[in-house]
Formats: sequence, structure tokens, C-alpha cells
Amino acid sequence: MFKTNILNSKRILVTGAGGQIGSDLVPFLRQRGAQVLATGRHPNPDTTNYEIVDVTNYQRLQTVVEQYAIDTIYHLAGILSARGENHPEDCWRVNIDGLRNVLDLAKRYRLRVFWPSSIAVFGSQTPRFNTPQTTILTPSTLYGITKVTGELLCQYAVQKLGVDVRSLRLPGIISHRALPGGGTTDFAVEMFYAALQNCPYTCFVKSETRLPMMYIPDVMEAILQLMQADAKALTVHTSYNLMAMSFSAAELAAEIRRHQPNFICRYQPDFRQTIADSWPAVIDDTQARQDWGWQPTYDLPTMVQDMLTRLSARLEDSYQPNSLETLEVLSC
Ligand code: VAH
Repeated sequence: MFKTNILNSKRILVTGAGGQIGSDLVPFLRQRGAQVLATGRHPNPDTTNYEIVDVTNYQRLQTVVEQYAIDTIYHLAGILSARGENHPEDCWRVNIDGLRNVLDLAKRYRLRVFWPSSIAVFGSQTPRFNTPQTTILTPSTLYGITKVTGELLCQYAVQKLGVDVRSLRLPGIISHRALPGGGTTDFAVEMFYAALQNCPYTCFVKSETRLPMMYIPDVMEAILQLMQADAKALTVHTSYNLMAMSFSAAELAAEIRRHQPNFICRYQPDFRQTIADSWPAVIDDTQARQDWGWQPTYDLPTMVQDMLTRLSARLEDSYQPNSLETLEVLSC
């Protein structure tokens, strides 16, 4: 079956390139021969071939698409769940106006688009275990509402406007290149930083809080496989369910302690507990496996092993992600 080769997307624009996914996706795509223009709202001296772009500014986005003859947009810019609850107007504006601008340009210039949705589309009325691909979507966060709205905009773009936009309902993501910012699943990354710097960690959800999670290499492969899939094979035009692993905060802390025996994790739930409680624990991703061959590689033990190895190397290289200084957990 003919695959849309990633190299056919020779000129890629990544929005939100400095975020948790973007920090990995830009080098991942460049290593595969694509020309990638990284963009973000703020200057990013660490990245070559970079432009400052606010996705809510249509004219700016259009100028860059034309100037660089872009053929594909990976639209990652957005405000996550926890920050979105504290800044709901910004969350709606960035997440919805940004996506609408991208989809309009995609229609106008025949661009291909990837856009990340999230398990945040599900709410307390959704089955928490083996959450189906098609089910009740009543999210309790504004972030989740923007993701449900975004999925319907994507489906409309495919079915009514002929746009090739593809999407994944991403779980919590664990990565080491850039700290996540403003998410409810950030605890799963912060634990590693605390453990490697011999700091006790105060987790902002209960120990028994179980959520779907994925290691960043699997996220990269899932995005690549979806974008390479033959369009005729795709039966979902809102966003695909995706599952790799599911673990509780306590299970993650215990697995880290197998390598860092002195790691101490305490639990002090805050407002993010309510958000986490509204999300599923285990996702049914059968459709993604059937349509385009999705298959995760990492489980909890292999992820923890690799994450500790890579992150400790970065910390030894005095790698300091911009937001590291602002991470209270490290003031131990
Ligand atoms: C968040 N990391 O916590 C994001 C993600 C499923 C979680 O959408 O908001």
C-alpha cells in the first residue's frame, strides 16, 4: 500500500516548537530529512531555522507559510489543562483561534496538518477503563472543551473542505528535552527531576491516581506512522485514541525507587486532582492499531530506565531547560 512518505512533506512548519512535544518533534523530523521551520511565540536561541509566530495572528502565519513554501503544519501550540483553568480566555483563544487559522490556511494552500488532541476530551460520564474510540465526550475543563471542539473542526475540515488533517488523543507524556508546562500530568515528569537531584517530591495528585501515559519516543513514532499512513486507510477524522501504558503516581514512584532507592515522594493533592479524576485510566486504541498499525514500544520499567539514563546525562551536562529554575520541586 502506498504510504505518504514523510519526505514528501519537505517543508514543515511546527508551531509551539519549544513545548514538550515540539522540543522533540523538530529534531525528530529534521533527522528524517525534512526541512523544518520551528516557530513559537517567544525567541528560542537554542533552535536554528526559527521564526517568532503567534498562531492567533492569521496574517503572520500566512506570511510564514508563503515565505517558506510550507506544505505541512504540525500545529502543537496550545495551552494545557491546568493553565487553561486559570486562564480560560487565553485557553479558548489560543487553542481554538490558532487551530481555525491553521485549518483555513490548510484549505487555502492545500497543506497537510497534524494536530494533537488529548484524553482530556473525556469526562466523568465516559467509561474510565477501555474508553471507546466513539463515546460520550463531556470534558470538565476548558482545555478539554477546546479539544472536543478542535476534533469536530478537524472532522469538518476533512469531510467538507477536503483538508488532510490528522490527530491523536495523546495521554500524559514523559520526556526529558523540555519540561511540560501547565499540564495535569506534569507530576510524571517532575518526579524524575526531583529523584535525580535527590530532592523529595510533593506530588499534586493522590498516590492512587491512575492515568494513561506515553514515553516521548512512542509519541514521535505514533505521529510519524499516522502522517505516513495512506489516507484511504483512516476511518477516524476527529482524533484517534492512543494507549501505551497506564500507571498510578505511586507505581511510578516505586519504579523510580528501584533505581534511586532514596527517592521520597509525598502526596498533596491540589485542584489538578479533580481534573485527573475526570480522565480515563485505560484507553481502547483498537482503531489506531487496525487502521495504521499502531504498536507502542515502551512500558513502565523500560521507560523509567531510559528516562533516568537520558535525563541524568542532561543534568550532568548542566542542561537547564528554561523552566527548570521555576520548578519549585528542585528547591530542596
Ligand atoms: C495536560 N499533558 O496535562 C496534558 C495532556 C492528557 C494530558 O493533555 O494537560
